[in-house]
Amino acid sequence: MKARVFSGVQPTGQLHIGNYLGALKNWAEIQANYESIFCIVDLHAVTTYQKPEELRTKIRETAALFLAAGIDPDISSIMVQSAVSGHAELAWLLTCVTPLGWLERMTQFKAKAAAQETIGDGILQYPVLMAADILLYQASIVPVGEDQSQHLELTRDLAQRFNSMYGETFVMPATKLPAVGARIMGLDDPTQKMSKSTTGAGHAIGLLDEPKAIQKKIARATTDSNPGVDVENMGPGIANLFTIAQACDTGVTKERVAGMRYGDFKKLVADAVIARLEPIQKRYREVTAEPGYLDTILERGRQHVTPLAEETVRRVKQAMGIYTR
Ligand code: ATP
Ligand code: LTN
Repeated sequence: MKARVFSGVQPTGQLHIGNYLGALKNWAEIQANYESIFCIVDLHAVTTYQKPEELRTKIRETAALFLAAGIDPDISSIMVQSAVSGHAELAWLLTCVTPLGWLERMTQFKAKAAAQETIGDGILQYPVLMAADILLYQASIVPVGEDQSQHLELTRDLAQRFNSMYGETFVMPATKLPAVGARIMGLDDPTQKMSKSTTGAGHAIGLLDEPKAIQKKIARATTDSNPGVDVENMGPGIANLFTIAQACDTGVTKERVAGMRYGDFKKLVADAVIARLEPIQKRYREVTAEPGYLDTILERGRQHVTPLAEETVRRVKQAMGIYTR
């Protein structure tokens, strides 16, 4: 039997090249070797307020981008989290074995709590729901960007804790980061992670951005004021652009960019990004033009994974002594 892979993206904001290079690209590359489940995590999205109409649209847009990025629905399942009730159900059961201190220590929680006056309980519970997503399918590999590493550690800690309290139940999931592009930084501020929830025209490159917009954003990206690329000592802005170009096109090497003037270097980076995104944008237009196609794919995904989820929930309930029919 093939090992199982699980990963997810929140249907919020504009998916950007950080999401692609950190996660989706890796998913497409490894899917043939595993039994893969790729999930649109709408229950995570509502931990912060989402306009209902927008959320409905974003769920479909995210599914279309999974397909556009090369997820093959004939070998992988694409599904929406809320369509399988086991996610929420297992999250509650795991909540009951989670020490509060573990959640309060999460850097994402601390950052979000610091940024808001009142903080929803969903933000605190976020990593438990994420652990439930993964453990529900007994996934052994979770391909994500580097920002999710701490949540994955918590997932393993929770699995271990549950297993020692109630007996061997969960498979221990490993984090799989991409070799290049695990943490793409903002173009406007290369000390901050590129993020969907950060606004500002020059921050992120959207997967559906037009070539002209991509050129403009990269041309304006923050760098130091050196005259050319010093490959042995790149500042954070140049290093980020180099990583982006390298992750888009393996032909971009240090030797090739050494000494390049920043204007020429930025053009090379923009060309690499535009060439990488072109087939994705074309495929996006195709999959969204076909009426009913996305619904068929999401329904197929739901049907495929539901029995797997039900089996885990049944085993967990049984282990805990909860009523099962
Ligand atoms: P938000 O700002 O709403 O948290 P996000 O941009 O972090 O959004 P998510 O939906 O949280 O996006 O992440 C989806 C996937 O993309 C995850 O695997 C995450 O690790 C990865 N990812 C997100 N941002 C980056 C980035 N800047 N570099 C590499 N990978 C990233
Ligand atoms: N928290 C993740 C999204 C996510 C996820 C998951 C990723 C929710 N459930 C399970 C991997 C496995 C994020 O990227 N912000």
